[in-house]
Amino acid sequence: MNREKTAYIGVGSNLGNKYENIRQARNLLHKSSAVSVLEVSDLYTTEPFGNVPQEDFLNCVFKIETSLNPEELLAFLNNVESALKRERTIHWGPRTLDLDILFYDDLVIKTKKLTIPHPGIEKRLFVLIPLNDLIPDYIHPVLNKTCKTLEEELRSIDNSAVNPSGLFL
Ligand code: PH2
Ligand code: MG
Ligand code: MG
Repeated sequence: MNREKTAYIGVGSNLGNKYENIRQARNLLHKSSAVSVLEVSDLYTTEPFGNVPQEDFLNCVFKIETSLNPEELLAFLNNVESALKRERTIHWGPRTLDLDILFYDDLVIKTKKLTIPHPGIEKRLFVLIPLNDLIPDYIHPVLNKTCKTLEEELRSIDNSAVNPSGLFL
């Protein structure tokens, strides 16, 4: 078996029972012998980012430990999304569950299927705010800035709503 690696997964839902979708995702991930969910950030109610008018999201970040390599992890996350009947109709549209690899160890890769670190991190408060519940001092391996600094920089130009939901896993 490969050595266990730490990764951070961005989690979002805006269809159906959002809290239940995220709870089930956590359970499905944790059930796999190749993945352990070590920590979950607070859960936030967030206004939709992008130009598709849609319901608010519930967003959080999972810290996991895994023996899967990045491609295997991506395939596994896609299976979990499918298990929760994610509908891939509108690009950037409503979804029961979205699982994105944000960071994988200190890895930097860019292939057709997979870019790590996730290219949207520094543009999305709904990712940075929960990430900073877990790793404010982590240095983004491409941007060479801490996650806390990335949040502060983005907050100065983006006031989109990311509010504590009062829900926890
Ligand atoms: N995901 C998107 C598009 N827009 N907006 C918020 N607030 N949260 C998301 O998770 C999200 C989004 C595509 O993955
Ligand atoms: Mg996403
Ligand atoms: Mg995705």
